[in-house]
Amino acid sequence: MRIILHVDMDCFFAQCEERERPQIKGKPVVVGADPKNGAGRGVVSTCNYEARAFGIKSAMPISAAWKRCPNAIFLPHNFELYSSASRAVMAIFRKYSHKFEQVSIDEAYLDISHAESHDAARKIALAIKAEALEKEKLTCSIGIGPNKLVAKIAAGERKPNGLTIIPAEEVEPFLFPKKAGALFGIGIKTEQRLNELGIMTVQDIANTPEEVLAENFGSFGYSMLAMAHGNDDREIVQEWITKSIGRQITFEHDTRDERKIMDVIDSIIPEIYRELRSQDFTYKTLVLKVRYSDFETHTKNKTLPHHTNNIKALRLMAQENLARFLMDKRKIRLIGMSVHNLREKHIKQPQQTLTI
Ligand code: TTP
Ligand code: MG
Repeated sequence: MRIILHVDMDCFFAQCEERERPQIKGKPVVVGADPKNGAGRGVVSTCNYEARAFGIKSAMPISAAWKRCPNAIFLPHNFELYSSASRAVMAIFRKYSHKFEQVSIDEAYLDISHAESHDAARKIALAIKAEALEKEKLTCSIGIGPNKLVAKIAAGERKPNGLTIIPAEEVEPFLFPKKAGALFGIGIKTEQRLNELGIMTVQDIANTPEEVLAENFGSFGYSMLAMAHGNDDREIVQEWITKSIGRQITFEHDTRDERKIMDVIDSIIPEIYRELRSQDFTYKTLVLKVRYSDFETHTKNKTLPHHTNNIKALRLMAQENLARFLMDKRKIRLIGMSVHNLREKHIKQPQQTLTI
C-alpha cells in the first residue's frame, strides 16, 4: 500500500513573525507591502488566521487588506527569518522518510509507505507535528492519502494545525463534492472554462466523457479525469532545486523617474545579496522585470560568463536596461530583479524559487 504524507506550514510567514514577537499573537497579522494607511500598492504575501477572518488573503492588494482591517498588524518581509525557519522544519520532516520532496518554502511530501497502516501513518504525522512545535514552535497541517494529489488536498482540509487521513476507499467521497479547481493544475481560467461546460465539481469531471475533456483541454483532459477519480502516480522527487532569488516592488505612484526607480533597485539589490549569502549561492543569470501602468510586463535577461555573487553586476544590468524600458511612453508600475542559474559555492544543494 502506498502512503503519501503532505505537510504544509500554517500561515507560514505570519507564524514565523508571531513566533519572534509573542506580543502580536492573537491579533490579526498581515505580512506584505506597506499599506500606507490604505494607499499602499503592493500585495499581501500571507496573513494569520485572525486576519483571514476579515476576508484578507494572499495576493490581495495590500490596500484592500487595510480596508478590511485597518487595525491589523502589518509587517514587512523578513526573508532570512522565513528561510531559516524553512530549513529547520524541513530538516525535521526529512528525518521521517528517506523519500522526501520539498515543494516550496513551507511544504513537502514524504512517502511513508513503510508505515504499512493508516494507524502507524497517523503516529508519524503526530510525531512530525509534535517535533516541529517543540523544536521550532511552529504548527503545520498534514494530509495523508494514497498519492500526492489526495495528500495535498487533505492537508488543506483542516487548517490550521490539522491532520486528515484519506484511505483509498474514501478518496472519491472526499474529492467528489470539491470544486473542480481543487485539482492540481486547474487554475482560474481552466475552472471557468469547465464551469461554462456545466462542470462545477470534481464529481462532474468524473462523470464527463473522456472525449469531451480531451476535445476541450487536450491531453490535460485525460489527467483531469484520472485526478477526478483520485488517481495520481507522480513519484516523490527527491531533489529540490532553488531556481531563483528575487524581489519586486510596486511603486506608490506609477513613474518614469529614473532616479526614483534606481533608488528602489538600490534598495532591493542588498536584500537579494543577503539571501544569496545566507544560502552561500552564486548566480549566473540576472533578470530585470518591468511592469507598465497597463500591466504589460517585460523582462530582460543577462547571463554572465561565470558564476558569481558579485552584486555590482546587478546594478549595472539594471542601469543599462532601464533606459531602454524608459524609452516607452508608459509609466512603470512595478520593478523586479532576480538572479537565476544558482549554484551553491561548495556543494550542490536543494533549491526553490523565492520571488515574492
Ligand atoms: P502557503 O502555504 O500557500 O500559505 P500559508 O502558509 O501562508 O498559509 P496556509 O496556512 O494556508 O498554508 O504559502 C507559504 C508562504 O508563501 C506564505 O506564508 C507566504 C508565501 N506566499 C506569498 O508570498 N504569496 C502568495 O501569494 C502565497 C500563496 C504565498
Ligand atoms: Mg502553508
